[in-house]
Amino acid sequence: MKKYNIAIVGATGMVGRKFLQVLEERQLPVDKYYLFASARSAGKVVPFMGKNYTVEELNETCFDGKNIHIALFSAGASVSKKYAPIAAAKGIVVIDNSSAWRMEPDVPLVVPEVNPQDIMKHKGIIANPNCSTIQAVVALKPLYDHYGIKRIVYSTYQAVSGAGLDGYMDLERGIRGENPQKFPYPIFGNVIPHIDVFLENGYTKEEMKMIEETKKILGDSSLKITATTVRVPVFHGHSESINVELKKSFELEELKNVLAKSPGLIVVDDTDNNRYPMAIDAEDKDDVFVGRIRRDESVENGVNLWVVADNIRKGAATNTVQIAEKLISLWEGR
Ligand code: 25A
Ligand code: L14
Repeated sequence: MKKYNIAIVGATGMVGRKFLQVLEERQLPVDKYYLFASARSAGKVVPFMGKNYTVEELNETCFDGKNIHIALFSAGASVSKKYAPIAAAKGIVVIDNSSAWRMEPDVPLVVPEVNPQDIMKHKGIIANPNCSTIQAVVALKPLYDHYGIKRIVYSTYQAVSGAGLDGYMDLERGIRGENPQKFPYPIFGNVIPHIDVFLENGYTKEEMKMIEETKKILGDSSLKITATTVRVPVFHGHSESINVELKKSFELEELKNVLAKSPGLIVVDDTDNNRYPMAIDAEDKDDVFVGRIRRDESVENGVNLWVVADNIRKGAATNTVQIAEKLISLWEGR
C-alpha cells in the first residue's frame, strides 16, 4: 500500500498532543510526519513514534517541498482561517478542528459513524465538528434513522479541557486558590453557563454551533433544536442531557437495542446497580457512552438520554484521525 505524509498543525496544544497519541495507537500507512506550532514552540523536541521530532514554525512556506498529503489542524480558528487555504492550494487535504470552516457549504462536516459519504465532497478542507456536537450526533443518528426526529433540547456539562491548555490550567489554578486567567470567573467550585462568546440572540456561539452543526451533519435543516452549554469543574469529558421528540412511536426496550447496535456507541444503563455513563469512566476512551434512557412522559414520543464522551478524543483528535483513515481508504479504492 502507498504511504502518505501527514502534517500536524498545533502539535503542542491540548488536541495536538492527543493527535500524536491517537496516531501512535492507530498506525496509519504513513511515511513521514511533520509537526508545526507557533514560533513560541518552534525548535521544541517531541518524542513520537519512537523518534524525536522537532516542532517547526507554521508559516506560509512551511509546507513546501515536503509532499504532504494530509494536514490535521488544531491551532484555533484564526490560524485555520489563514493557513488552511494556503495548505489546500498546495494540494494538501486539511482536516480542521477549529470552528473556522464548519458551516461553509463547500466544506464537509464529518463524523465517520454518521456521514462518511460527505468526505469525498471536499474541495481541500474537511471540518471536524464541535466536540459537544460529535458525541450528540453519534447517539442521535440511530434514532434519526429508525424513528425520525422532530425536536432536540441539549443541556451540556463541559470539561475545562475543551478550552485548550489555558482552560485546563484555570481549573488547576482554582484548586491552588489562584485567580482564573482563561475563564471570566473561577471554575473551581463553580458552574458557568457561558462557553465561547455571546451573540445577539442571547445564545452563546457554542450553543449555536451545536444547533447548526447537528442540522448539517444529519442533513436536515427542518430539525427544531435548542441548547444551553455550561462549563463545569471537570478536567476531561463532556456530559450532555439530550431530550428528543421522535416522529414515530417507540418501545423503550427496542430503542435501547437500536442504540446498543450502533457503531461507536456503548449503552451503560443499569440503574438497579447504579450504572450510568460518567466523565471519569469515559476518559481516554474513543467511544461515546449513553445511559439514563427513559421516556419523557410530558410529550408524545419523547425520550431522555445522558451522553458522555472524552471531548479531546472522540470530540476532537480521534474523530479527526478517523476522518483521515477513511479518506486514505477511499483514496485506496476501498
Ligand atoms: O480559536 P478557537 O477555535 O476558539 O480555539 C482556541 C483554542 O482552543 C483550543 C486550542 O488551544 C485553541 O488555541 N482548541 C482548538 N480546537 C479545539 C478543540 N476541538 C481546542 N480545544 C479543544 N477542542 P490549545 O492551547 O490546546 O492549543 C493551541 C495550539 O495551537 C498552536 N498555535 C497557537 N497559535 C498559533 C499556533 N500554531 C501556529 N501558529 C500560531 N499562530 C499552539 O502552539 C498549540 O499547539 P503554541 O506554539 O502556542 O504552543 C503551545 C505551547 O505553549 C504553552 N502555552 C500555552 N499557552 C500559553 C503558553 N505559553 C505562554 N503563554 C501562553 N498563554 C504551552 O505550554 C504549550 O506547550
Ligand atoms: O471546537 O470548550 O468550536 O471552550 C471551541 C471552544 C470546542 C469547545 C470548538 C470550549 C470549541 C470549546
